Amino acid sequence: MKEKDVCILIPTLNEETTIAQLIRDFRSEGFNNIVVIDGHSTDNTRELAKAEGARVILQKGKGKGQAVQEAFETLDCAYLVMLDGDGTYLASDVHAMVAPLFEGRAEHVIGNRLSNFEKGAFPGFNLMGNKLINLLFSMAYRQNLTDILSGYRAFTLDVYKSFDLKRMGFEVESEMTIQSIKLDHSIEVVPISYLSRKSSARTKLNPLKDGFRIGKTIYVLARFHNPMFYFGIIGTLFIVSGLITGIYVVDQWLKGITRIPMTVLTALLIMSGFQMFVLGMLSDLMVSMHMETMRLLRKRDKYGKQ
Ligand SMILES: Nc1nc2c(ncn2[C@@H]2O[C@H](COP(=O)(O)OP(=O)(O)OP(=O)(O)O)[C@@H](O)[C@H]2O)c(=O)[nH]1
Ligand SMILES: [Mg+2]
Repeated sequence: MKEKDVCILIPTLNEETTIAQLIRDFRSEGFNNIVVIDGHSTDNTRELAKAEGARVILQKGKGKGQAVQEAFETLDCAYLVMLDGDGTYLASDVHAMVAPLFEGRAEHVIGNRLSNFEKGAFPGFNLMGNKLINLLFSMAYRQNLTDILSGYRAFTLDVYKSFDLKRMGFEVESEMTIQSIKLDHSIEVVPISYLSRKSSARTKLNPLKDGFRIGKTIYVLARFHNPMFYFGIIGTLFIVSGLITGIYVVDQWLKGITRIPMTVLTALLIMSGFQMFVLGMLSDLMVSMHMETMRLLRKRDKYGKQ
């Protein structure tokens, strides 16, 4: 029975409407090692979770990211499944989540919500925002993982212990996915269901603010993985600005007016833009060499010195 080797980790902040039922659901699926890491809820979340027999940890810092990192450092289960406590994920999907780990096919499993979600599960522009972030991610990291913002995850011990999450809030899912790609973990995506939030439970996610933060995290961290993408975007912005001022300069010149400062600015913008591409190419080379070295070191650690 491998189920007893699995910890179910649920980060919570004021989830009293859903937490008790969620814990009961996991028990009836045969998973009894349930850990709730709570962000100082002001409702009855902690009491309800304790009453259902879960281990409750009060997080030391703030935000979902900090809570999850703290739990990863504290726990020692062979397998860890993580999911939100807001009742939007189903306990019955846990079997599909852990199967790739048990069968040794993967070390990090992502539950894909996009293939089967309830109407209203992605309110407003959330679905569009989600798809846009996934597109940005696949361009930056050259891997299409379908639903990188999914909160339903499963990991082996080695994988969750290797995470060093620095971002405190809702960037946690993107950050752990990026670290897994960097560390060459085998990732598998499995389809799961996604339900809408109960009307009595309030979201803590601010689609605009958090969406922007997540996008920024993906872009900024791409500097260390795909520098051509990072510098290429800056370079393109420079060149496009240079072309705009250039069109203006030519237009004025055709009318018999010479705009010297604007001409200098145009040349500078276009030259700086091309320089960004050169920087991107050089950094790409450095990153590939570094990755190759790291891969060799990991191989040596795994199979011993040869
Ligand atoms: N420990 C802890 N948990 C948090 C914190 N903020 C949010 N959570 C929990 O993290 C999970 C995800 O938060 P949600 O508000 O559902 O965010 P989301 O799922 O991205 O957004 P929705 O699509 O609106 O559900 C929930 O179980 C929250 O209770 C926090 O600061 N600390
Ligand atoms: Mg949620």
